[in-house]
Amino acid sequence: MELIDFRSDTVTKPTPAMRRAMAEADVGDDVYGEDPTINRLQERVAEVFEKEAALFVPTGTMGNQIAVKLHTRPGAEVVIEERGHIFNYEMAAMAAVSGTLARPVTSGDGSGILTWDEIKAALRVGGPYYDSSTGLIALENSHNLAGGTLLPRARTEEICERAHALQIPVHLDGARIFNAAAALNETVAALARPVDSVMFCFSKGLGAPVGSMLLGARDFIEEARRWRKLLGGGMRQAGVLAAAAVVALEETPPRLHEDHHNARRLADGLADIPGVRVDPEKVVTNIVIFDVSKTGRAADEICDTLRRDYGVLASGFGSSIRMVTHYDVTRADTDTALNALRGTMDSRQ
Ligand code: TLP
Repeated sequence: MELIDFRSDTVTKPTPAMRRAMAEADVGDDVYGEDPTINRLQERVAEVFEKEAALFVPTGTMGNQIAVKLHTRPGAEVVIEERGHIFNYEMAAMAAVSGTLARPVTSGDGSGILTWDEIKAALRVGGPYYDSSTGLIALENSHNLAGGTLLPRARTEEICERAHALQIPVHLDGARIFNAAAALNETVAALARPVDSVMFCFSKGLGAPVGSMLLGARDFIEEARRWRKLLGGGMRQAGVLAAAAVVALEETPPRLHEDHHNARRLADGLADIPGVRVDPEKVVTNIVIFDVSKTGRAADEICDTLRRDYGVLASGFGSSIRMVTHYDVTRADTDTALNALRGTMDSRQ
């Protein structure tokens, strides 16, 4: 049985164009700063994002955690939405690597998108009872575990303006910022303009096999290079990876709306399945998270049946299931998945 994989957009295989570019890539030792393909990619990305400098890192986690490290000192707090990736899915690195404490904040409307007032209420600035004080505000766009929700440009601008007035830096986890830009009809530069640093991934919606980028001011990126080496991320002839990322950067953004349409199609179909709770209106990028607690079955059990009986892969998170669209799933695959979901739920009746 052929598998259709909706577990994440990290599962895409490199396209023929990516594989060709990888085979032909010009390479050098990047620890010496001598890999021409990586250098070209970093320059190109800095241009696209209108930031001073960029650093190619092996993973989004490394990019985010270097940013946390550079913006804070041990004991500082990082204000972050409670489902934020940096806080929940990065092996507690913000504590282990930087000695920081997460100050998780709940978004009042459930969207995962914080208002300035919600952030402000969580800040610790001065005062004799605080061993720690706020060292960083970490944002995420699109917000993965909130269901691919969007942080509009104006909200980022407002948060940054107010944070900067208090001398608090802002980092943006933009693992899927190209999806956000496509859905918001903005440029990635506009979405990242006010933040002090931004990380994005080639290996998510853009579809490259490996790699992420950290961007910011020149001296910040110089220091980030030192931390990348310290953490074991000095990658030598990694131009073979950057070559695939170059192709991803050029070719994928214009087609991301197809993934967003497929996600919405999936959500529309799911909304009609008894016991499933999802609001299709809120599915605006490539991530669909739906609640299955009213079906009487555990999410993991449903995912097991989907895989075993239909070859459809999805991820269970507690009482929810996440399905992510990407270039390796077509509209027809989306319909197949919907039929599989209907079949799986029906077998319970
Ligand atoms: N997300 C993965 C899992 O870790 C959950 C996924 O399948 O979605 N920021 C965001 C918003 C992410 O979604 C991810 C990966 C990362 C950072 C980390 O990137 P990597 O996996 O490259 O370290």
